[in-house]
Amino acid sequence: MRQSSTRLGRANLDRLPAGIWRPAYDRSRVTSGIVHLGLGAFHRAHQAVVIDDCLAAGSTSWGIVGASLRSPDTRDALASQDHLYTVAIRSAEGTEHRVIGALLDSVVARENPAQLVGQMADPATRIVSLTVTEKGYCHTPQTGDLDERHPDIVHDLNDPDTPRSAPGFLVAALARRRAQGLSPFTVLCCDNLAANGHTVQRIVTQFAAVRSKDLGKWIADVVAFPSTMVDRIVPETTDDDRDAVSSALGMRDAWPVMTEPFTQWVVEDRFTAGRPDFASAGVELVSDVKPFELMKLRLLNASHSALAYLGYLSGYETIADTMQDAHFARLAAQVMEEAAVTLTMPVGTDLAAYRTSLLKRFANPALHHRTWQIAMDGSQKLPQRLLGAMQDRLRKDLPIATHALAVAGWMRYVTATDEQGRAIDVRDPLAAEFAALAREAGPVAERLAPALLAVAKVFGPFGAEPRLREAVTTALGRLYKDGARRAVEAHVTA
Ligand code: CS2
Repeated sequence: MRQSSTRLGRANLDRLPAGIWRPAYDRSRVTSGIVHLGLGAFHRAHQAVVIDDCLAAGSTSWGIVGASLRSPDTRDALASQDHLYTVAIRSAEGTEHRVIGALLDSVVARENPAQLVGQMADPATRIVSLTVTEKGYCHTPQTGDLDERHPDIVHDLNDPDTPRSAPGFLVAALARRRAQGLSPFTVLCCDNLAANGHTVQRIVTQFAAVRSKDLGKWIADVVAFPSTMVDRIVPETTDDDRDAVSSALGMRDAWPVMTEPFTQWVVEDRFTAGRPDFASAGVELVSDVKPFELMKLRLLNASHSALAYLGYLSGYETIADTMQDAHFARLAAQVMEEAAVTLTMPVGTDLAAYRTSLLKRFANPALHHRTWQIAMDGSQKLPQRLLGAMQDRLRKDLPIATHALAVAGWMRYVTATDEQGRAIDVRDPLAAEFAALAREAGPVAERLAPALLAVAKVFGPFGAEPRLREAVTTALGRLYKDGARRAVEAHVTA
């Protein structure tokens, strides 16, 4: 495909073909009110699109300055296109392209931590939002506590003014604002953690309290950490995606983001320093997000992880491929069935419709969402996606066989060797520990399952529950004996 040498940018917006959506506001009049930590594809396809709508509706003091914690790649791609980029919304019906203007500038924290702290401490910054992934909070997912031995936390406690970690940046900037007599910003976590606002408040307060009891107390007393439920499927952008979008635009976009039509953001309405007119952009403002968060984690993310591990092991590259196999579609539905009874939803929530819509979204043939991508960081994801529902079910004496098969799929996956004996590139902060346990146990369910269940950072005391051990060992035994594909088939047709 011949690519145009013109680059997407402010000066070229008028030259975009008709049919490409573009900022419906005068971008030169927008000022920044939000600093966002974690400038990845998810933020750019989710919150930034909402902010783009808010800007168009008149909330013009809420532009975004985005920060990547480590990698310069996003900044390098976007800086030379005035931070404009395309969101490609894909479904079986086709692709819609929308150029987003909400991102005004970007910084790379590792290159200049003081600059980022300064930006966060600037009085104009009234919200600091985050998508740093589960592991970016440097906590133990099982307990929700700050991991004080995490190397970045050790670094940041020694050198608080030039931090590396998300909690380190939040505390450095909040401390600066307090010292200057400024009011704090609202901390808006947009990651898939259970009770995400609450959890981040606890981590940040614990970090601050190590620095000074007073600072910890001030943060606990005056900083707002609303919880949120964020939902939009955003696969990693590939080079083919870049080429396809650039060709639709007739100019080069170095880093567009790919997503689905569906998007949802439920936010607890507790902002101490103001907020954009979220309602104008379809955000659901509620007083308690918890039921929605649990619904999403236990229905969407749990079945996503089940499909990712078992699908990968069965040789499926993407979630859509996996869903083409009717047994796996059934598996996803069964995970949801098991989880649904653990949820208590506000009156009027149609859980059955939600489940049906999830199956349809997973099957979207236009999204190339790799099972390998979702399989990442299982140690950080399992507790809130799968283990909580299992605990709730066991409390009611209900069976947990489908969830156990998903957990066994994860166990089989983290051995780092697939069913054909090829290496699996396991990405997880605890990958080395899991691989060592797998080597020691050998391919024997009765040895590997208990060894992994004893990893307290993931399973905590729940790992010692005999019914959990039995169900997971049985499922892992089937995976070893029959392979994932046949084990899933046997499970759903039983
Ligand atoms: C996925 C999520 O990668 C993963 O673990 O399950 O990123 C999922 O696509 C989003 O939470 C959907 O909102």
